[in-house]
Amino acid sequence: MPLTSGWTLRLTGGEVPEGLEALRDQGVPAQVPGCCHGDLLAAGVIEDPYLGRNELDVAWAGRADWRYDAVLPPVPAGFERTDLVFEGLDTVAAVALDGTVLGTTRNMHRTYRFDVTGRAREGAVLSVAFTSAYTEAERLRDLLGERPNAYPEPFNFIRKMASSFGWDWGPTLVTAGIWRPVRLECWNVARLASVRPLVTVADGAGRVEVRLDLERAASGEDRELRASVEVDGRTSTVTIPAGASSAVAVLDVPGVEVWWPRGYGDQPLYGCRVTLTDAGDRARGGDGTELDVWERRIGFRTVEIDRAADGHGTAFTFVVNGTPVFARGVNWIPDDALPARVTPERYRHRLVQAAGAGVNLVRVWGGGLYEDRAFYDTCDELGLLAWQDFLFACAAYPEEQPLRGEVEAEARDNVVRLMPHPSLVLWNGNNENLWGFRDWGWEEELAGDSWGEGYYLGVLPRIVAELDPARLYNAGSPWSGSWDHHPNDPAHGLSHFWEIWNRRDHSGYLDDVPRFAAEFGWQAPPAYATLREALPGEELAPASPGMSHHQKAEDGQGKLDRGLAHHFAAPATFDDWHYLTQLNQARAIATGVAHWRSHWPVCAGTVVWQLNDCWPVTSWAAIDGAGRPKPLYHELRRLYADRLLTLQTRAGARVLAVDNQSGERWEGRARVRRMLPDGTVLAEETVPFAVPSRSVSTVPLPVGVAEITDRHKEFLVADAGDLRDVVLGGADHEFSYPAADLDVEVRPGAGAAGAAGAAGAPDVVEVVVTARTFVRDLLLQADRLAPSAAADLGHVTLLPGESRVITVHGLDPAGLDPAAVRAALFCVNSTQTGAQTGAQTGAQTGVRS
Ligand code: BMA
Repeated sequence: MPLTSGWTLRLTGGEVPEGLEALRDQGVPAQVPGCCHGDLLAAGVIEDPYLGRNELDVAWAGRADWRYDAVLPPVPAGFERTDLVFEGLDTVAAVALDGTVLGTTRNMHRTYRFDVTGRAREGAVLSVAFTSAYTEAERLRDLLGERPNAYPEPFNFIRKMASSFGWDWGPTLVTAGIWRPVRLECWNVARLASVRPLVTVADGAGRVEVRLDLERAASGEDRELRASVEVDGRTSTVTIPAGASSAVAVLDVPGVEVWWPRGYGDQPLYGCRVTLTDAGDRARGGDGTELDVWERRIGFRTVEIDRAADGHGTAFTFVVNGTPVFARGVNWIPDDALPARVTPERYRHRLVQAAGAGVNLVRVWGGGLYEDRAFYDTCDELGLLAWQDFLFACAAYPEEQPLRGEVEAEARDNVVRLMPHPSLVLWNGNNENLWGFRDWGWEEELAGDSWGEGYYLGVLPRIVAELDPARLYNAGSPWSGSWDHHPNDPAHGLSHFWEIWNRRDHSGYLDDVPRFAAEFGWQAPPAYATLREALPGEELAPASPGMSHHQKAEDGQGKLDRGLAHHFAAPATFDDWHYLTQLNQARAIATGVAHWRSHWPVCAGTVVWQLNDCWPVTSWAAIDGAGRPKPLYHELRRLYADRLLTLQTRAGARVLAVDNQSGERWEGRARVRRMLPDGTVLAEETVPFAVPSRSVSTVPLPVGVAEITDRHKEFLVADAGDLRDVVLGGADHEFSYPAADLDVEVRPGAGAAGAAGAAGAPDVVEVVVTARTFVRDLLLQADRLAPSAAADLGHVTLLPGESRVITVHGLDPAGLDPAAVRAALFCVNSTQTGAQTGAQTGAQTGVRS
């Protein structure tokens, strides 16, 4: 019985801004699941912390104490046991029923169950009193001693989502609340306390070994029980003798279809039903009743990681059902800084977006959450390999009590909760802590204090081996496999590339061939419409107050600008800055991914930092905090497609990298040209290629076509089918871009109401752009036309005479101003010194509809 209604939130401790004293007695209606910030916002007590600089004004709420109260509705009668179950309490809470404390909690990541038999009755007051997470974290910090931390907040002293204390992409919103469902569970005799399916497959023969733990009520103590497991119409039953509290039921399922990551095959899922019944021994009062049922979907697949030492170092290659997989990955952060707000629909939407970009692996990063079931269910369905970090990030974590016990309990809870999912392929110990110990001065600072190594190399692998032995564990990201090598050595295991963004140009990615690039990223601001919504009334400038507030990285603005300066003349306007920084982000990731992919199978994965955002912010995300794809998102669709064609360098010479991660052989011809911006072809070659499935060919190019002799004028373009790569001989600011000369035609899209004979879908517009010159990285920022509008295309480079149709959804063609469409089109040409800008872009614009 869910307890969702009738909750009130009251302030019980801490400072409150003037005029809000009523929060102490009267309170506000509370949503459960939810959080105090959500309730304050809904009640109009606070302004939206995601807008402007409001985040600063609500800081008091994170330091306050809060209580949730609800009066219980009628409670089902006639049960031997009634439990009060919280799937998530954020974080430090005392739970009381009619004033009697049932228990206390201090871990957001655990489930709590209280026996309230006889006490839970209609009209009883259920209260959950939260103490500020700061109070508890600071108390433990005082008790256990400071520990190194990449951020100035005490998140490493409390088991709460680390990034809620602020991150280099996230606001500081230390919320509190009943953040996951709470319910009353009524039962008799016995219940399934935990169900752990170990799912294996060999030669098409599936096996489900279900390990059960039981809880018995008094009347169940001496009963014989039965547990049966049913998959695909087959059943196996095990008898559980009186008094026993665990059992194992094994079911063989012959002829199963295996589950594959997307792009490698289908994702067949099998219903798995575990039923607990009374064995029916009448002498002992049994009657064969069904007591409890557990149902999930499982999948059959094998996953290994090839971690063999070889001539290049130490591999890190996922091998699924015997097939080595190049991981086209993204890092996932909490999708909302107030995570109770993320609905199953939103999880699905975001992951569908990831899949739409060609992603096949999502890493749930350790400063966030063990996500909701909806997340992993969706990964199961979409064939997204899920890698779950244990929740430790960028800090030294004390291993003393009470934290040690919390870590262990939380790991047990979540391993059991998530292990049924076939998409889950890896448990990973932490984010960057092994690296931090070695490189960030922690070792000296700690002077022997505990810092988490015992978790990553001891507690956690032991728990995974005990509870989920069919799954892989890795101690951390980055990690080279042992202390024998530097934890972030690209030649060994997982590595993170942050030097490049922090201090260098993105060409720095070309210096290494890592075995697996688990993090690398480049910042860019969110979509224009997202900025407009988040910073109402602000005159936007790269360092205007709101822009600066929504930039959380250390010297983020400086890094963006220095990153630009390697390639582009300083932008003259905010709009140019916005366009160029987004372009530089896409180019940076393209540089890394295309290079690393071309080195498959030595490099076996790229996990871009980061897929999503948790609020509107300038960050490394491909999809911004309002859910709008940045141009990087579209670039990922190219980079993560099965087929990728790029110009790369081998031993100082240009080669054509023909990268085929599809299941079929790819044969064809590429056309490679050395050209001038006016369309003159200086040299041309047709390059035949034949690339077996899931492999890469690097085809040498004749010097005549591949070697640029004048970096101010010449460029290379390689085409095969609709795939293209374009490279200049130097930086964009050195190139003599002609003024962009473009025809732009705007017409109702297919299916739009205005289109001949079509009905419905009034919101599709087609923008046909035709280049009269070389037009570099043309982009339509459709959200400038209407906040709901989204183009189906990112940057596209056109040669003279070429056209592209850009389809825009969410835009009403009626009354659309063609000049506005032109103003929403950007290209490199018009941003660089020497180019005649603006006016020329639209000079030949013809708008026909
Ligand atoms: C890595 C990540 C995150 C961080 C990102 C960008 O350290 O693990 O902690 O947000 O870099 O700086």
